[in-house]
Amino acid sequence: MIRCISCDAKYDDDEIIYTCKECGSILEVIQTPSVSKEVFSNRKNTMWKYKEFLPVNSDKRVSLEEGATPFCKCDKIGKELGVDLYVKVEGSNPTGSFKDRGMSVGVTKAMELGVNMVGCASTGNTSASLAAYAARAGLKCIVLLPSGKVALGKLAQAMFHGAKVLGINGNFDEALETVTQLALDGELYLLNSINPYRLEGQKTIGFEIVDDLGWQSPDRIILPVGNAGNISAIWKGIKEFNQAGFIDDIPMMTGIQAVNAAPIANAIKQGKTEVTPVKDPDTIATAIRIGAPVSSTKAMRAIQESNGTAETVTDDEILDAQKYLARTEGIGVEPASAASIAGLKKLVENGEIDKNERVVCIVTGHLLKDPNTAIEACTQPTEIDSDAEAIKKILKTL
Ligand code: AN7
Repeated sequence: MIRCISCDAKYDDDEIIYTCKECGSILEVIQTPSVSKEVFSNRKNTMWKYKEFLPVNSDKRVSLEEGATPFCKCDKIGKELGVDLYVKVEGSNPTGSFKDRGMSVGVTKAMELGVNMVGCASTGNTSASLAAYAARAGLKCIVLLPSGKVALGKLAQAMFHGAKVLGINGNFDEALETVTQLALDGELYLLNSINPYRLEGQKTIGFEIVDDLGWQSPDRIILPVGNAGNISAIWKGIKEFNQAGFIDDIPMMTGIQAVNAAPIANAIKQGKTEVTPVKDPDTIATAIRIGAPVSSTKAMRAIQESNGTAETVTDDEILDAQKYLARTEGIGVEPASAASIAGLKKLVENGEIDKNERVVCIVTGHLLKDPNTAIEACTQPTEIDSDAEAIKKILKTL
């Protein structure tokens, strides 16, 4: 069943609907699985091992075996910051971001509904993922991207998997408005995170964190926030495992935004309950260059109900954290993902995170998504003859 998060209106599973007909608010999927956690342990390790919690027919799933991503204990950074740190590496999903979890469920739902055209607006990763899953399902796919503001790897993926790619003169928020209009006009099935089935897939990040920790909740989960779907999804997953009795505690949900694209963090910092959109959002972390997050109501609830918080970070802090994670722990992530590490550092320095907290930082996309930013952040290779003696001289300087 689909339910409005504001007025509780209910809708059937086979209705194509994105916002409440009564009040215009966003929707969520509800189901009440009754299963013991022991059933998960003997299954193949993908996100579909939690299939009882996924509201589609798993026998007919459109899947690239997403999920079951690395959960790396990061003792070097953890020690430096005085926390017990784990990093959940979502760049290890099939197309290199967490979006694959959402698309697997979302495109499976599209097949159940019998649509033939899917679409989205995207800062990049959503389009890369949708293009791949649409290809696997044999669906037509159109993606609207803010022209010139999508990282190269993501653009390559969307085009190569065969989506029709449109570069929009405008930002992500404008592209989303247009593609939503196309969906409401019945032209395509919308697979942005306003589609509640997307979030059903992404809530498995929360499931896996709990499972990875031996059926315990961490003290805190920190992640980058753009359109605010993922923080909402993970919180939903955590609550479902809590309600199922699999965990007693819950983590403080902590969202990080780029300082010039921070409507949610601004609201939290100012103690407001309403989120005011940011007009011209900007950041080097193009994935989270979003001013009017569609799931802001869900995200605000996640932060408030979990006693969490939100913080802003500058582009320089993002780039420093990206390099720090890559060079200290060997984990390569795209700039938006590094916001979680930059946010952790800032919250520790501000004294908002207690010493010895068990913290999980979610890094949402792979380093190779944005090769240009990575290359620009480095000294370029030294040109030299293939001569051992000459190279020995360089080795001495290292
Ligand atoms: C790497 O692809 O919105 O808060 O259109 O690609 O759930 O939006 C991407 C978002 C974080 C923010 N990290 O997640 C898109 C898009 C990465 C991302 C986010 C995105 P949400």
